[in-house]
Amino acid sequence: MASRGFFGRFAVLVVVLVSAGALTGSANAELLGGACGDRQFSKPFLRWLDPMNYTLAPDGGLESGARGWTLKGGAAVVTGNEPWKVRGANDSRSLYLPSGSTAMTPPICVETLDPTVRYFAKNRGLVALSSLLVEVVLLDKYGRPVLALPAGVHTGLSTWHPSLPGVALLNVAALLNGGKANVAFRFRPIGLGAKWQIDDVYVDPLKMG
Ligand SMILES: [Ca+2]
Repeated sequence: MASRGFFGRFAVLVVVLVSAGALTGSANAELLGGACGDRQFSKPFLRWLDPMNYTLAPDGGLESGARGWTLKGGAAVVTGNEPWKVRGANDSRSLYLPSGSTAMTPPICVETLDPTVRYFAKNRGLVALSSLLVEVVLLDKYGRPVLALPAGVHTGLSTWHPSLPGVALLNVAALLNGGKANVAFRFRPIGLGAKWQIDDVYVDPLKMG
């Protein structure tokens, strides 16, 4: 089921690329339009055998000090980037998430019932006792949270690594507004002694066929 969805999605993506005439552009970054408007897409996880196109969450690299993010409970931008620097060679910052903290991205427009989030993470704390819950938060037209749904639980390593793709399943009704919805992704350490760091938060917001 999962692999069918994956390749079905890939096929849809190829159609979108061709229709946009984007195959003649750079192999590293593509500008794609849609109900959500134009966005820059790239394949930041290609070296981990993930060929999907992602767009960076607003300040997803944390290089602007988590501009537009909502940070609570000690979440803070710190020095230190994920070592592959997939967003930019000069990047130098990431987001620290201790136990009791939460961090929510700015609004992101999506065109699919199952937007995917993927990022880099490490947990310098008690790895066996703490995990990282990722939720997708559906926002109303005023940007207020309507409901939160799980998009994955990360039980990570103490060294930097890419997360697995986190998939959230939105209700169909969420996309009735012109086939798009505004969501945010929220990161919340669960358990004791967490010292998470995350960086380069990417989203696959494209509509499936
Ligand atoms: Ca960064």
